[in-house]
Amino acid sequence: MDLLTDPTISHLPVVAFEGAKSTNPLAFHWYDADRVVEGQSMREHLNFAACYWHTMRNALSDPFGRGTALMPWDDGSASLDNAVRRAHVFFGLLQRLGIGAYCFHDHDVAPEGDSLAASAANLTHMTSVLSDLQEATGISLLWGTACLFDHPRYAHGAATSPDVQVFAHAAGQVRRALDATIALNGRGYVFWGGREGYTTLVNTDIGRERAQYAQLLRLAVEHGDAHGFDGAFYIEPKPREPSGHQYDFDVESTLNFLREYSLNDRITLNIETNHATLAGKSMGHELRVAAAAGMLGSIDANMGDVHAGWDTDRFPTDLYLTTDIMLVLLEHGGFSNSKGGLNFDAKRRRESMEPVDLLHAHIAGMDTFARGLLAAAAIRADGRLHAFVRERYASWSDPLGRRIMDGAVSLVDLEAQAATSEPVVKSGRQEQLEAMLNDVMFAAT
Ligand code: XUL
Ligand code: CO
Repeated sequence: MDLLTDPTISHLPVVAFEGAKSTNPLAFHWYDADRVVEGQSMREHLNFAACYWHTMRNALSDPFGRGTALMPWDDGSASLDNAVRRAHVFFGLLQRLGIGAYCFHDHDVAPEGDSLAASAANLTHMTSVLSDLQEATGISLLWGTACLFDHPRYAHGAATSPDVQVFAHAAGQVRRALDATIALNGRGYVFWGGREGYTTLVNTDIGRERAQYAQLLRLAVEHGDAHGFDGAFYIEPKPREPSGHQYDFDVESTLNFLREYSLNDRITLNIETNHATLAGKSMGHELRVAAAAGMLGSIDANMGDVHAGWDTDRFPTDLYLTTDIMLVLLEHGGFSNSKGGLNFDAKRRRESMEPVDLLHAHIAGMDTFARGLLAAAAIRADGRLHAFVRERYASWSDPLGRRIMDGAVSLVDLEAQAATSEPVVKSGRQEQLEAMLNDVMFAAT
């Protein structure tokens, strides 16, 4: 591996797989990229990506205190030189971790200029820098996006702003971010609502705002088609924060929105664990609803804190969570469009401020997903869970079940049928199944 060597990270090691008995914290204990599980390597199953915004641009501030992150490569300026150095460090970190892809926001990789044109020129410059880095390392772009929530002009929303000039700015920014994504062979482009929602209903026309949002999405799809984009478009559901309510609230409401505006054949979902938590849903619920609709596009892999009402974006270290995610993916045969990946949209805790913590955090997430993959594969190989679920619905394969689903019987027919027999209600065996899953999971990993 030809490591990118910014002197400020040259002391950080290449992270290798050492196995479960290793006590080296800077080694993988479970993620063995070439290990084959259900006919595919771990690398292929997991398709890891790192995000630019948290990894390189998050100083780890919170509402009560300034940033703590030590970033010796970053001089704090908004210069292009600084942006280029950061990009080199980012790719150097990804190389050390063996992470094959990344995601970015336009303004995180390229400084905002004084005008749309100046910002666009900076992004063009950084696109060629990123392109060179991709070429040198083999690391690819999972998806790009535009930051439509930071600038004060987007205070009332971007596509959903009451001011049409703001919509025009957002559209211009999306155009440039999409062009950058296309130039970098991105496998996807994400829309994240952010401020596409409202803070108060007193001054808000919901019907109009949702239609405006759909129109920006339509324009992006048209632009992508006209400029050779063969990646996937995604919406990333999140119920709130920063706005009081976002129109892409959760998977079900986002599917409804896409269907209402006939965008569901062009845009699928990028589903984030912490956003599911904020919507009062489990990640397993959100993924299964999307998978059932053929809309499981990609995943922002992190986790929240059920005791906190905000987006904590922790690195995913919960084995039950990653096992469930990987179970859905194995059962669904991967992502619906085979373009998605597991993007660590995750940040270190404010207390984990040293550069080496960037390695520890990603290692933790990667090992936890590798164990989740092994555990999910073991649950499938064991077969008892699936046999139970199959048996639970078996009566629907009887002639009566088939005729109901074929629309061949009426309520009157069914009442006559019901008069001939009383159902024997059986146990759902939840506790037995949960204990059995514990046995299988922990024996496997
Ligand atoms: C915001 C969020 C974003 C999106 C990209 O909550 O998750 O990082 O993933 O804009
Ligand atoms: Co996200």
